[in-house]
Amino acid sequence: MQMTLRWYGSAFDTVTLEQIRQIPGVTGVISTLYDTAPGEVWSRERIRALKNEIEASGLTLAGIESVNIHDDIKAGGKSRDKYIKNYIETLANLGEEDVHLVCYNFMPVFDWTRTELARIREDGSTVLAYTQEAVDALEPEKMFDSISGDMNGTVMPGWEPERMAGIKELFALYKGVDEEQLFDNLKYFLERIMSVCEQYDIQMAIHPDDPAWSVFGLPRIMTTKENILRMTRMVDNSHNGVTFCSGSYGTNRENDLPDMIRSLKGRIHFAHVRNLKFITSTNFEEAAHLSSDGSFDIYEIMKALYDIGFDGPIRPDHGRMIWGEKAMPGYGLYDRALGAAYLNGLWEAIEKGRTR
Ligand code: CS2
Ligand code: MN
Repeated sequence: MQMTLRWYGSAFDTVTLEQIRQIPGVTGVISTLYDTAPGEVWSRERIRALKNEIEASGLTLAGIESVNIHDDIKAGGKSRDKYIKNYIETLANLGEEDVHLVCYNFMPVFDWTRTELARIREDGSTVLAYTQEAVDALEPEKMFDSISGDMNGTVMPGWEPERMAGIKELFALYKGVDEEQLFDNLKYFLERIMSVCEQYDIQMAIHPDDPAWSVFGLPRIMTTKENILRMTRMVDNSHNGVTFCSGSYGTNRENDLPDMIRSLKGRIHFAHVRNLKFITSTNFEEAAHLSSDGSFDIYEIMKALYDIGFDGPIRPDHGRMIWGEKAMPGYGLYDRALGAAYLNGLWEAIEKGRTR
């Protein structure tokens, strides 16, 4: 595996490449062209500039998170073929620039959903948190307003103000789209992009829905072992793979994370590892990566990844906000650096335990 950190680009991130370069064992970043809208074609020039900047700091561009999918593709709208054509062009441009991993998600309207961005924990750190009752009490259109005050002046992925301004229309677009239809739309999309993925050896890695159940009545499909296996089989090509995100699949307490990882051998192209602390079965807050700080056994998760021979990029996912840092919620430097060091330590111990 290659240990990486997510980096939003110098115009958007509070963390610098120089800082990331000093985290022991982190050799690459996962980045994006954060100012492109879903559906836009990414030019080779911009991809190359991003790559050059990262490589100049001594790191590699290990993959893209995300090339976002236009809502017309997810909802099966009138213009989906046009947007799929653009997506294919973006993939070809990435391939030409020697980028071979693309993370994306297929969540209608919202990316991940949290009801608090700065819940204060006992030790004074702050974390993102989710309370089902708070979601149930909220009009979806108010979701953005309710959390935007805690974004520390950053733009959060999937919560771009321009998209949120058109939220009523977005909801209307998904009228009549149920889980089956969403699966069909995903299949339609994947079938059309597989040949360009094969041509350039690009691994597509779908990110799970977060939380892993329907919110605001919108359908969600990347939620359980059964559904991921269905998605890998419906387009049975190794380039059609997944991002295994423990914090997202783990929101559903019925998901057995190490078992899911083992069932996806050969199809996990990217891994996000983070921990959650459950208050009730549907209310949770994020925790430090260390197993004992939350509800997951991170050692077992790393061991399952090791056992299936996982060799793609991995990254700590959301971290706590600690030591007075002001950054995009979940994406500060300090706690993610601690997370990377911890995950590297687990990996080293697992590896040495096996080979001695
Ligand atoms: C993140 C997501 O919340 C998370 O787990 O990894 O924001 C993720 O980047 C997107 O859903 C991928 O498209
Ligand atoms: Mn994730």
